[in-house]
Amino acid sequence: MSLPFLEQLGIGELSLPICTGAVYSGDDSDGVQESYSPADGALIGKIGKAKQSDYDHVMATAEKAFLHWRTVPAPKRGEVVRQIGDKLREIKDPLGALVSYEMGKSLQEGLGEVQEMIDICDFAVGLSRQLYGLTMHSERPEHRMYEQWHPLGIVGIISAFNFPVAVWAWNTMIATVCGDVTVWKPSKKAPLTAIAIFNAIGEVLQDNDVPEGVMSYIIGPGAVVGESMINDPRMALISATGSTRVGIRVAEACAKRLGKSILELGGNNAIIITPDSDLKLTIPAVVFGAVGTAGQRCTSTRRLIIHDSMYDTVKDALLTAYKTVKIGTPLDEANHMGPLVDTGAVQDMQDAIAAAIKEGANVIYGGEVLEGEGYESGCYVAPCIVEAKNDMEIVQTETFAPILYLCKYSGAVEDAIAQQNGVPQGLSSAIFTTNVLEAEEFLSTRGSDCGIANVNIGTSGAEIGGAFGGEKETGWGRESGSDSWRQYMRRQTNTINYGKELPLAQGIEFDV
Ligand code: UN1
Repeated sequence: MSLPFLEQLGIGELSLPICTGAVYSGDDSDGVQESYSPADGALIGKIGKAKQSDYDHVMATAEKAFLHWRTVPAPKRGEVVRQIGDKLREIKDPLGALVSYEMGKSLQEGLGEVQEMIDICDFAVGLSRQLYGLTMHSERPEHRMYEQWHPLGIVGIISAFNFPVAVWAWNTMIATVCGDVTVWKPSKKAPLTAIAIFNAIGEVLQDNDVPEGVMSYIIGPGAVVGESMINDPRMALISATGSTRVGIRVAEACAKRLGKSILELGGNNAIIITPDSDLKLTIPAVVFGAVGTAGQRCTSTRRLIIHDSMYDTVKDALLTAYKTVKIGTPLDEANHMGPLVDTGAVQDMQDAIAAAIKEGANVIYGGEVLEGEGYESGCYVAPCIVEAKNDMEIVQTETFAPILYLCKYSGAVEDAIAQQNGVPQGLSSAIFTTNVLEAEEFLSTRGSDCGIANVNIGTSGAEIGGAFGGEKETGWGRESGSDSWRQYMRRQTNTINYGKELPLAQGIEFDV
């Protein structure tokens, strides 16, 4: 297959493991990391592996850059982000294609992911003039109190393969307008997308005299790069996306040095289908949520909690809908679902299905590894529907694959909410109902315990304007929109005395 997008993005056979903005360095003397496409199994490119000395260089450059970047007015920082957004618009098609080809999501979703980057750039540009603090009324006469937000420092970004570029942009664009500098460790399963971005934005950084080190990536073994990042006291904030297992490791390392972290970890997202749900909306939302990105979004729909009066109707409608899901190369726009990211993910899916059967669950659709023409990479699977119970161990576990568990509830919506909340994870959730009382109950303090709770839309595909993140084993902190920016800055409370006396707070007298 000829791949013009690689050339358009400047991706050659061998890329360098670090870039500090517009300057690339490092080499392949410690070996290379290879990137294969799950679409066709082809080797796309190689990257030299970063060494400890490369990490030290990136951090020294970042530290120096921060001293300058923090003094640049926020709207000027926003202007750089605006130009990066324009550059991303220019490369949307090839970058979307590379995302699809390197990690396997459908081209539609690859393009959508780049759009998410563009959107967060726009958001960050506006934000650069809105980093507001509050003013307070002092209890003391002739005193003024206010708070201001200062840049935090170096932000380390550890991203996952499933959103290889958007999650970097959520963090980096916000951090950049906040006056921070960022060091990115991209997923080892999708490193070329990171290189493609830097190839495109280097010019913007240079044209605007942005110092080297304001944005960097570093590609190397987790034991060198990842471990150095999470243990480094110079990292003011680590924003990590990945499994709960990895998140706990990050949390421990950051906590040990009292460093801040944002953790976006596993989800086990459910849709509640009540007797009052409109199936015209519900069924497509479920199918997109469950098979989109081949079930590899943190927000993928993994469980349905269906009222028993609706169960057979929903099941039949899903079986019909699943038959229309086109599976094949993600680069063909006609396909809804591409491959899983690698054969390890295929094995995990097979293991999960076997575990479900062992627990007494009933596979009613798909699940098999696809073979034959177009499926030679061994990464294509048929999406799977399983009749199960919410308290089965496998249903309580996040499997990063297109497996959808159907569970039933019989009483009022409270019973469904109890099942929805009855898992260790807490990222995204949804209810389909036209009954306003059920909808409000689901959103109430007694309702969903997740960071995201939707009515009549699915669990995945959140917009960038909201804060993104979850509760319980999903981790903590929020990325992207709303006031998530505050985590990327340090808050300072200032009290100013413009009088001639020195009154103490709380009415304390202290005459010396
Ligand atoms: C993720 O899976 O890590 O809400 C992020 C969504 C996307 C982001 C998912 N906007 O599905």
